[in-house]
Order: sequence, then structure tokens, then C-alpha cells
Amino acid sequence: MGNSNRRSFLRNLAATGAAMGLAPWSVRNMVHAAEDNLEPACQPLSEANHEAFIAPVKGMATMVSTWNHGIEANAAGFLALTQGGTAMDMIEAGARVVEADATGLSVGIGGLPDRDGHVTLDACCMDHTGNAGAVCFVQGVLHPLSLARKVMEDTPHVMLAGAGAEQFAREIGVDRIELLTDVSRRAWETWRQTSNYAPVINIENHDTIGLLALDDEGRIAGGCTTSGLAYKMHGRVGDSPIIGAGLFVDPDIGGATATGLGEAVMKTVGSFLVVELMRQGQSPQQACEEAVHRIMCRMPTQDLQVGYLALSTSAETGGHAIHEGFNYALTNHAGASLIDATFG
Ligand code: SD4
Repeated sequence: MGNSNRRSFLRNLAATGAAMGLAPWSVRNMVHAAEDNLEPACQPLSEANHEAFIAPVKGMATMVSTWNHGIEANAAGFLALTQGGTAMDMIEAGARVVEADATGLSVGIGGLPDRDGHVTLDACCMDHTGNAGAVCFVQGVLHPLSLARKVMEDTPHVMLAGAGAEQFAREIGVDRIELLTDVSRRAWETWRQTSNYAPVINIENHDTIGLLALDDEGRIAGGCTTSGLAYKMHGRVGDSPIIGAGLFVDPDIGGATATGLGEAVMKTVGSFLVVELMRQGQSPQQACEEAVHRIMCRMPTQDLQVGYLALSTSAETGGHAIHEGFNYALTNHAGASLIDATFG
């Protein structure tokens, strides 16, 4: 049975079980029993070979960032580059533009809150040496990616969470700011009237920014910043600040970032997977397809959206999503474009 037939067979089986009024655990057992009788779940799409290094190119600065707001982010990144910045400076400059845009409902100020009305932010970054920093479940901080960079550069740690991250922010002079805007508060109040307090898992409503940049010296860096899943449970942390899930950069190979339902990305350590597949010789595009395929094999009964974006140290790019609708901005010295990712 092909993978997509297998998926729809299992999805139909789960739907039939639910329609028959079976308990969720009983539907799960039925699906697992059916899976056991099918051939192995996840065959790779293509044979891997074993590269260990992708020769970096110089003079080919390239930046890719998820969704429409990637255009502004990349423009800020290239401005930082022309001012003498490194790949990591490009990432931070790009992230800050989107984090400060109160009209965006998924990143920084204006981001939709959790189900209790708190805006909690997640962010991480990795630089061209493979160093990493992250903050998660942080409130009242306008630029979580800059805070993640400070964790990376000025502490012996990789990740600070919640009140500890906020304390660190105050210690380094970052003022507290209200992140819930009138628009996001009204959206939350409307949601509260109709919700059953289950976190929303929607294939449309994702626009975390993930950014990858290669500077003219061949240095690569990445970042990811988000307010996470709208109306999530208080305390929920997604993939975006998790090194290897929402972002991974290997200075010898390239980087990858993810957008969409973080739980699916975390369970498959998606961005690390993309980069490792690139190490084994796959192009960024092939690697993104394989990582999406892995989610679809592992979670065949769930309808969810995940998109991956990748950039190699040789300035090759790729992007792929489960469903139609994921796009990303690609900027290099020749100009900027918005690209619709392949899907399926
Ligand atoms: C999360 N991956 O918190 C994030 C959400 C997202 O575009 O990507 N939105 O699960």
C-alpha cells in the first residue's frame, strides 16, 4: 500500500471508529492494530549517500524567512549585512522587525494569547559556530530573539524559561512591555465566548517567523520567534524555541526551520532531521520533503500543517509543507521574491 493510501486508510478507520461512538483509546488501539498489519510505516523517499560537508560559498549572501513577513525581515537582514553585520546580525535584525509589528498575530507584540489571555513568547537562534540560545514561555519582552541571543552569547546556558528568562531580561536592562494589544485581546474575548478551552489546531492559522541567513563570508545562522499556537494551554511551549525542532544550524552543512503545529515538529525533531538529510547528500528541497513525509507517516490520522524551510552553506534553498498555503521570502544580491512552497 502506498503512503498516501496508507494514510487515508488509517484516517478513515479512525473516523469510522469515532462515528461509531468508540472511546478515543479504543479508536487508537484499533488504528495501532491496523498499523501493525501494514508494512513498515516510514520508508525514505530516496536513497541517502554520505556527504559530511557542503562547501560554503562566499559572496552569495542569501536569506530565507517564512511567510509574507519574510520580505520585510529579509530586507532588514540585508540592511544589517551592508552595515557590516554577520549572518547572526541579519537574523536578529529581521526578527526584530516582525516582533515589533503589532499587526502580526503570531509573533511578538500583538501575538494571540494563550487560553487564559497571556501572551507567551518562544524564540531561539544559532550562529555560524553552532552556538545556540533560546527563551521560552517568556512574557512582557518585545524582542525574545534578541534575548535568546543574549542567553547564547552572555550566559553558559542554552535556554532560559518563563520567570527566569524575564528576570534575565530585567538584569540586562530590557524593559517590560504589554504584548496584548486591543486587537489580540478582542480576538481572545471572542474566542472565549465560543471555545471549549481546547487548544486550536488549525491548518491555516500559522505564521511564526523562521529565518536562515548566509552572509558573504559563507557564515550561516538562523532564528525562530513566535507567540506560538493561539489559545494554547497556559505553559505550553512549542517547537520554535527548541534547538533541533523549530530550528537547527550546522555550520558545515546549512540550516532549517519549521512553522506549523509544533507538537508534530517536536515529535520528529524536524529541523535537525532536515539538516542531517542534507548532510547525507539530499538537497534542501529533498530534505524538507523527507521531513514532511516523516510527519505524515508518523501521524497519518491527523490533519495538521507543518512547513519546513532550508538553506545550505552553498546558498541552495528549499521549502515544503504538508498542505498548500505555506510560502517564504528568498532574498539575495539579485533581489527578493516570495515563493509558494511545494506541498503534499
Ligand atoms: C508552535 N510552531 O508554537 C509554532 C506555531 C507556528 O506559525 O509555527 N506558527 O507550535
